Amino acid sequence: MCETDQRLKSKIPGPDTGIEIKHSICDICTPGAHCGLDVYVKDGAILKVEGTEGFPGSDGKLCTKGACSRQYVYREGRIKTPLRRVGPRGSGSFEPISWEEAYREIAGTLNRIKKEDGPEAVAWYTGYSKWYRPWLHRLVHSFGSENYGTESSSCFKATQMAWTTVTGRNYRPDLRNANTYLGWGSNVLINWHIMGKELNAFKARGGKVIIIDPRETPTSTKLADIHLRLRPGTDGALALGLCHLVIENGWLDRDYVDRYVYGFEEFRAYAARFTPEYTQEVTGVPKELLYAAAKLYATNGPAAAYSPSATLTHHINGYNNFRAVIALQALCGNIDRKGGMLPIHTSLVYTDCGFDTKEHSFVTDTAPQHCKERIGDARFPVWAALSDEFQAMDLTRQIEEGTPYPIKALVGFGMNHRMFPQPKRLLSALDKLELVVCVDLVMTDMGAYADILLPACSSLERSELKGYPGGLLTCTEPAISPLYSSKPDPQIICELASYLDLNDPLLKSGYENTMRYLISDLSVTLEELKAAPLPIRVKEFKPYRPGTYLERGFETRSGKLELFSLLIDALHRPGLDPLPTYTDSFDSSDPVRFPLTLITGARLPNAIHSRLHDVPWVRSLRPEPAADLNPGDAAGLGLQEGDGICLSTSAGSVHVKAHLTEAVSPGEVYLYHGYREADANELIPADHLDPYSGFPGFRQTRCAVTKEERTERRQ
Ligand SMILES: Nc1nc2c(c(=O)[nH]1)N[C@H]1C(S)=C(S)[C@@H](COP(=O)(O)OP(=O)(O)OC[C@H]3O[C@@H](n4cnc5c(=O)[nH]c(N)nc54)[C@H](O)[C@@H]3O)O[C@H]1N2
Ligand SMILES: Nc1nc2c(c(=O)[nH]1)N[C@H]1C(S)=C(S)[C@@H](COP(=O)(O)OP(=O)(O)OC[C@H]3O[C@@H](n4cnc5c(=O)[nH]c(N)nc54)[C@H](O)[C@@H]3O)O[C@H]1N2
Ligand code: SF4
Ligand SMILES: [Mo]
Repeated sequence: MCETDQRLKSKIPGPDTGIEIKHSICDICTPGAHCGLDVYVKDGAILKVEGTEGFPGSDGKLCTKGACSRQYVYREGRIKTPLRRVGPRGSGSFEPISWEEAYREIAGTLNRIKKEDGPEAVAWYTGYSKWYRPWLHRLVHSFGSENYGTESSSCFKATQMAWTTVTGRNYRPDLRNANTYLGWGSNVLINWHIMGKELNAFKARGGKVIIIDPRETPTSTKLADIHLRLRPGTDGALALGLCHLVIENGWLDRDYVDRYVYGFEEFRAYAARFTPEYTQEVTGVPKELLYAAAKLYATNGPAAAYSPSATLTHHINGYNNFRAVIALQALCGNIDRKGGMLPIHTSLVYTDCGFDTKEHSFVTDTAPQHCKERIGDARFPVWAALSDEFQAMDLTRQIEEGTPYPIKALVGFGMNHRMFPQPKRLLSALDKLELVVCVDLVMTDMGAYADILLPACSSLERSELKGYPGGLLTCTEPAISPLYSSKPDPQIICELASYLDLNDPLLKSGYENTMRYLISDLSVTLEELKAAPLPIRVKEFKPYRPGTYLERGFETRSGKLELFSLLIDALHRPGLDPLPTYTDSFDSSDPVRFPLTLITGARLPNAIHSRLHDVPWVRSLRPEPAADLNPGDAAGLGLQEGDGICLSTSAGSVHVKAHLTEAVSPGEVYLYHGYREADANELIPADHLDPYSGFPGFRQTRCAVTKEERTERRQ
């Protein structure tokens, strides 16, 4: 916190002011963060928010987005009551109805569809919000189906799949004990301020930083010792080139490879194609820099690496590129090693807290024994083998074509069609459904297509069980009552279970009771958690002992780190390679007509998907959607800063402003996603998907830029 902020920070308000400070959390981004909030409340209304000092990870800090929490809660467009559609789908004409009517109508239709077409005919989906997922997943199981899907169909799952293929589970960097940090497509100073803080400390104590990113970013300019500016999507070639250098120069950990790695010889032979010259040709990274990076990474260990959920995997060769990056870490003996990578054992909602809850049994206890294949399973067999969700990128197709079976209803919690490539296609497909239900905080364009809309409340209006690394657990209390007639999602889920009359007494016993169940193996009670101002350390906390998997074997078919995947080999699917082979990632459109590369989604400090585009403070930091272009390219196109441009691909076009910056390499164009008036995803071909993970090519589509006649933005 800067000095000015320190001065401005209020003293604890006296009792005569009527102001109370309530402890809550921000859940605008991923559960790994969820920063502590001090919420100043008077007469049931939020006056302001500040970060909570001493809170795990965030320790009093908030990012730009969390600092706007008050506006996020009180924003326009909050859904006030359950609504029933009265006009045509998409018209936005609704009438208010009671919760009771809404539940009865939803349950009646869903149970009828289940009887006539089977439970799989209902698709259940949740967007980026992750906190209520165990409840939703259990509800879907109790309903009798596996057709549960999430936004992780284009985030997180592909990285998890790649890690699981090689090691049997997911891994995280042990930065505190590392000597070198490999940030592969990671801009943590902007995207994850908590890790950014750790990385600053790491650098200050002499740690070496390698950043692999096509752009210059705050992270690369402030922290990198070596920055490799590769061409987008060529990460696999780069990783294989680095592996080749490590092997050729004898920098690999030979003993580790002999003992713990499976498929080394096949991998070595394949990687040998990626000579420095060839790797330079493919990636654009000078071979001297390749050499320096390989040497630093391999010889200044232990080395921790971080590659986020989105960067590498938003390419149609993303899963294999990610596996190649893991292979580099295996060759240098950094997996399951102190200061390298440590395994993740999830305690609660994707977070590794170092203790067990009953989340796994909560989710799986009611799973059906026999059901039809999930959406996307047939099209993406590696996904089918490694994921416990449906692949939502196949949802539109299955609704349109009705194969392998028709989908009749969709229930979406925090569902945003703008996350899908060619989102209008999904909206059109919804016309085929008998029932669309949306649960959201605000009326969205997706919500306008729903038959029934239900109002959810924000993290400041609810109680939430929340764990943090280091054995920490809390249960937040609502800072204010739920606004209007909104409810916490798990409460909606538990109540829906009752109206559906499911054979699930636990879910039907209500939200509070299910929270108690989740922690019933721990020595702490819900009351104790609620009473404590900060998360408390539970007695059952057991830190992981690095090297445990090296001793007892990895959870793969061979028990080793698989550079050659026995799982993929056993699938016998043409086109799916057990080795992390490299292919080009571009869509098939004409490079003469579309000469530039479009990268959509590189994060902005003031945005998170579609969620904050309507929140005034954050919006004011970049009021209009703009595409980032290199000034050299702009000059060639006759463009100046702020000019209106038409950005087009084989899938569609949008109209935005041009923002010129040297941070972007020539030939590349960056556009953030989720804007109503310029939806980046209309530019992404919906069928250009990674054959392993099913992920879209959000970050490598051929595009063209032309100057608009009029410079004002078109609607
Ligand atoms: N072009 C492009 N597209 C991308 C990406 C990209 O990089 N480029 N990134 C992808 C990635 S990594 C992700 S994670 C996805 C994110 O995609 P989405 O999950 O679709 O993201 P949001 O726009 O945040 O939409 C979430 C919705 O949830 C609602 N919501 C928020 N909190 C709650 C809650 O507590 N309960 C309920 N019921 N609703 C809530 C919000 O109001 C919003 O309407 O986008 C993906 N799409
Ligand atoms: N402020 C903010 N923070 C966020 C989010 C947000 O929307 N806003 N979203 C959250 C979510 S859901 C996610 S999944 C994470 C995503 O986290 P990240 O993936 O870290 O997010 P990005 O900024 O999209 O990508 C990181 C860097 O990758 C670079 N990059 C783009 N294409 C390539 C490529 O082909 N190869 C390589 N090596 N680098 C490439 C970009 O230039 C960028 O600087 O961020 C989370 N944090
Ligand atoms: S949006 Fe910012 S303040 Fe909120 S949880 Fe994420 S990192 Fe923390
Ligand atoms: Mo994400």
